[in-house]
Amino acid sequence: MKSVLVTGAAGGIGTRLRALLKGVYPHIRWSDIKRPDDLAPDEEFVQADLADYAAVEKLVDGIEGVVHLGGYSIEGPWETILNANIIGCYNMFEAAYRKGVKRVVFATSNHAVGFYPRSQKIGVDVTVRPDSRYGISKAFGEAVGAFYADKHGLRVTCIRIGNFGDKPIDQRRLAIWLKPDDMVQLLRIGLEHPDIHFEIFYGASDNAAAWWDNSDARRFGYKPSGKAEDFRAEAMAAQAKLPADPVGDRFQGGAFCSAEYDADKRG
Ligand code: 15L
Repeated sequence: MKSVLVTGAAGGIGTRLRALLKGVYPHIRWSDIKRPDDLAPDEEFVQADLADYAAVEKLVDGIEGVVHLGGYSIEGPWETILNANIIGCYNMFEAAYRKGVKRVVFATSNHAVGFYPRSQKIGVDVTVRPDSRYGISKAFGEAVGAFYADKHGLRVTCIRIGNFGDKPIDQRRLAIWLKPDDMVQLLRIGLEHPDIHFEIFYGASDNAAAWWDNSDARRFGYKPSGKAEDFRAEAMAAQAKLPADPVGDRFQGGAFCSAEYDADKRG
């Protein structure tokens, strides 16, 4: 893999990856709708709105592998999700296909399956149960990825990211934490492993409290180094300061599930 495009360069994950991927691939093009403030002179950056198909085609020109982090990364109004995550994601896969990109790694989210209860361990073969418009857009992206893999031969990896950061910040994150180095391992499997056709991996570290069976990722050689349990005391101390959330605390998606929730009022 010689030339890689990473979208979402100005976001939380993109910003960390800009440091972690330095020197890993000979040519990395970074993109976002807004320019990161701290771009180094040797970093190639192309500003683009993913909802603009012509701009996305230009972005992928000469690229072999795409890491698609771009879009809106939390719940938002339908118009915002529609443009950034539905149209933007479709444009990315369509442009990748048309311009001869070989692989796409798509950053999906745990919120595509957020309405599974915390009492249930799930694999990647379950029906999607989105907890938000954002989660719906991620489920859509996974479906688009499967389509371009099966119909057009793109090699596609969807990483259902839990919570990316230096440590798990509360009880829920003890189950879904993803250490940045482990994210790099997962996306490199997506960009480099010879047997990728269409895969979904959970973007989670080696968390003893996990709700997810990530054996598919491990079959491809994933060996996470982060262990959420190393931070249990800190995470539980932070949890003790949070208000109870009767709906959010039941489901894997947490507060994304309780926001706008009124299923119990329908009779
Ligand atoms: C996500 O998908 C979001 O992008 C991130 O901001 C967190 O909310 C994360 O999920 C989470 O579930 O903790």
